[in-house]
Amino acid sequence: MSKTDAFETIVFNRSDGVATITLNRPEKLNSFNEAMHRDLRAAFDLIDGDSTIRATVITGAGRGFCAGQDLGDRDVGPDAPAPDLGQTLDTLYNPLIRRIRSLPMPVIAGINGVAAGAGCNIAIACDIVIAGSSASFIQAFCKIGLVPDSGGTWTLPRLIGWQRALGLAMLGDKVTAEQAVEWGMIWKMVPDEELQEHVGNLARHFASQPTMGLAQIKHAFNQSATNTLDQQLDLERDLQRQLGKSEDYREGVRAFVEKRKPVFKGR
Ligand code: LHQ
Repeated sequence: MSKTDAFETIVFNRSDGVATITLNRPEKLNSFNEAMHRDLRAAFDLIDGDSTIRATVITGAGRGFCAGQDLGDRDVGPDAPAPDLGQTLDTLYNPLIRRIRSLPMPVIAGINGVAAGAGCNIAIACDIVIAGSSASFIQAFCKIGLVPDSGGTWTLPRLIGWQRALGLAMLGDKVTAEQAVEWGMIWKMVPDEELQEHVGNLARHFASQPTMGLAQIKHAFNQSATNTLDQQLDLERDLQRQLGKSEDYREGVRAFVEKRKPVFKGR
């Protein structure tokens, strides 16, 4: 069964256990205004409330994935009061990044074109990033006097190393999809015309897998960023103890022994 909810700035579809969020302001390269933050929040609420959803995709309509904050959304005239961008991050971008990182299922980013500013860092906050061959990634913040936000100063050096991350953050150079794969910034590049099919297949695969286990893999990796090895060993013990009691663990082992394909229920 497929169900599509049309919001003002995104298209939200649910089918085959997969939720797909398509950023949909193509004439502005899907840059973020407040309505788009509101619509995304509503979409994530629907995902949270729908136990049949076991994988999420975020992609963009048109020729861009997302060009970050809509720069036309704020009055920066000489007489306008200085905006509080900290509040924008506190109320809009940071909750979005936290939501993606803590969603208890794989989140795939399907990068269909340029991902700039916060758009780039929202992309790399997702669990698996797949880009079309013409996609690109730009830490555009330095060009307007800002720092990479949406977790970029945390995620980028962890993905590609200090020097490359700092270079990109300070220069704002465009990274091609090919370079992004080479540097380990993203998982894979596929031909543009195959992107949505590839992403859909992967999402449907994830939706048939042990969802709790996948969610806890994600949690363990999140925690490993700040844990010591000892803390991480304890965490792995606790997660394994919990997952060992799941239906999917039993099913996985039983299917292996019986030489058949497992049927996982995400429990
Ligand atoms: C846009 C945008 C855009 C509006 C393209 N806004 N219209 C958080 C907290 C609060 C505030 C500050 O920011 C943040 C986080 C951030 O994300 S800061 C970084 C914001 N993003 C940028 O600085 C990127 C700005 N865009 C670009 O540099 C270029 O558009 C890129 C490199 C993304 C694409 O270049 P092109 O392929 O040459 O396309 P284009 O520049 O011609 O853009 C196409 C249209 O989209 C154009 O409109 P028009 O009416 O002239 O056709 C642009 O004005 C519009 N657009 N990005 N962020």
